[in-house]
Amino acid sequence: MRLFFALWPDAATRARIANAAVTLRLTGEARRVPAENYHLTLAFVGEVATSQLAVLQQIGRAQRATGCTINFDACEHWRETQVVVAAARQIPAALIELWTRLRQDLAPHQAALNPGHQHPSLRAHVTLARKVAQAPVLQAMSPFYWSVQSFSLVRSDTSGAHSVYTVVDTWPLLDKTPKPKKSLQFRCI
Ligand code: 2AM
Repeated sequence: MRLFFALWPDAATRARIANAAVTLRLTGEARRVPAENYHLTLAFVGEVATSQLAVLQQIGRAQRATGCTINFDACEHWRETQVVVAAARQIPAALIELWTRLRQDLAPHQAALNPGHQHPSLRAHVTLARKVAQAPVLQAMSPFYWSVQSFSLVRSDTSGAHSVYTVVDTWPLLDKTPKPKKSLQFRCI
């Protein structure tokens, strides 16, 4: 099976992403990503044997990054991958930490999981359209935010016209602001 770690949006976030994609004017072969497929890839793992799933779940379970809010403020055409994306110009430190730790934890297994695979650098983005060969005229995107409280391991089935994604497992991220410890209260008598 083909797997990747990703941020998976809740319904409200998915609606905000879809709203940002509304202004896209595409031509030719270009295809919009269906709203149910929106995600932010953290680490692409690739084809793995079912027996490796437990290793990946253990890596997911071991993460200790905090949640964060990502502000998506740019719509860009990336010529090399022929995609249009909603991108975040500022990447929260907590997201960098999660991304870095995931790659570090995957590295010892990567040769066995997906030989020869190289992780690209972190460009926090949600792909809105694929097969966009010609740079479209991009309108200014209305910025939207994504409040991130968890991340997922996702399975990708690429045999059909559109990829079908299935969330295999999800782990919570830590609270952004730790609750203050309860102090002991003494009453004077
Ligand atoms: P994307 O995140 O830029 O859209 C599942 O296939 C996701 O992993 C896709 O969303 C895709 O790009 C990303 N992806 C696919 N193949 C990849 C590869 N070989 N290396 C890195 N990322 C890949």
